[in-house]
Amino acid sequence: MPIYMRYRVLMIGFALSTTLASGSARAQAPRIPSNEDESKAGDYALPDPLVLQNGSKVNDAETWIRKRRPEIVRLFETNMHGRSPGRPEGESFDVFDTDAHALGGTAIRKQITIRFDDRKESPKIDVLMYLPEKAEKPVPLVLVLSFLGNEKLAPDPAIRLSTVWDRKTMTKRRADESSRAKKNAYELDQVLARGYGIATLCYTDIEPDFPGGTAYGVRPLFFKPGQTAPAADEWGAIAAWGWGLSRVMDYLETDQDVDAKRVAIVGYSRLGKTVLWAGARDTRFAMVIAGGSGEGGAALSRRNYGETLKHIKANFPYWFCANYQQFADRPADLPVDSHMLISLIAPRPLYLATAEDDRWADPRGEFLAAVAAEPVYRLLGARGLETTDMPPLNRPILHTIGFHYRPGKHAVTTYEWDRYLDFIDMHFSKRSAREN
Ligand code: GTR
Repeated sequence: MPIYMRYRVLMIGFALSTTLASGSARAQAPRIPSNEDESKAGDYALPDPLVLQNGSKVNDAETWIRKRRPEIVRLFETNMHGRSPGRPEGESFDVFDTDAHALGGTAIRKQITIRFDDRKESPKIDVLMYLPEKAEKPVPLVLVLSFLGNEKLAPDPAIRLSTVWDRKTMTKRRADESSRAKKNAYELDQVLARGYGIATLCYTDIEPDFPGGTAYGVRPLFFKPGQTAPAADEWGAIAAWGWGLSRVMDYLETDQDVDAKRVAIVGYSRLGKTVLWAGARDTRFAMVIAGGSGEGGAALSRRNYGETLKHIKANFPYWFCANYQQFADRPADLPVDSHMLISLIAPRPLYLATAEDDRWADPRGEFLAAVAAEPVYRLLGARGLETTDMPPLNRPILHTIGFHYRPGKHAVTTYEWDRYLDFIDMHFSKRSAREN
């Protein structure tokens, strides 16, 4: 039995709010000890995002864009997430459902299947989208990478029932009529009410989330003849999930009702890690919203607090490329850290959500990474957090980088969605677009 299956699994998310973005279960209590004492988080020096590998300083936006940014992308590809392929030649979009009067006449519903080749057995992504009927088109869009099947967004009988890979039993589970949401998810109502579209897809359409899941996902579509596993610097599962988001963007660019220049990607937990990397690589995403992303996401790996690279190596090695594993006991040797991941998103808006009891995800480590990425935001004319003091609970900071620290556990609550939408309003609304 894989190690991660032996851990106590804690149900989260639903108690606080119905949500697509929250993980439904979370592996806990790794046997490797973890530190939750701030005084033992350790001393470390972070690589300077504004110094080129040849030692020269980056003083202007041009040098950042032309030289340093591509250098950092390569460092992440080689050492952490692995290289991903581009858009597949055989990619196709099948808009198999459109309803101009969905949700009681308030929304336009579309469902799209994205295919990567014409083989029936190949993985494909089903995207569900609702756009506010009255809003002037094209509308900005919130693209949610979800743990759940699309039928969990609304009790709309026209939603195609999903087939989701269960990561505990490592089997495919076909949803039935009883799987449908009993009421609209909070985020669906709120996003539409503020005049944005929402689209969602389940991450296991791209690749299941368990060791050996590679075989059932998109990565083998790109194997060279005779290849049976990704090379040490080729994409891990998180990169594959992020690649799937880019394929959804390929579709969005063809949809006249959607403003592809105003798409925010949203993910929580491992899917928070995913949206960070997806947004870092693919600059078509105008905004990244990552909640509880923790280790391998926004939290600094050099801090010994909560989950560390050691835990990731023991529990979820397949999330990253094989080269990453060598740093498990020596994070200081990793040529990158999470502040550099954040800097790759600059100057685009980035929001980080953290929670007091989510010590496993190291909220302070996420805050400090945002602080350390600020010089890059500033160089590009955007606003970082503009403080080096962790904000108190429930005092969100909303600049080009946004951050909140709320009481409670690792979960997506209504507090997250309300803040996300304030942040989206700030950057995507017509007025703010004119001001910028
Ligand atoms: C935990 C894992 C975290 C986080 C979380 C989740 O078990 O240690 O890195 O990603 O799962 O995705 O729910």
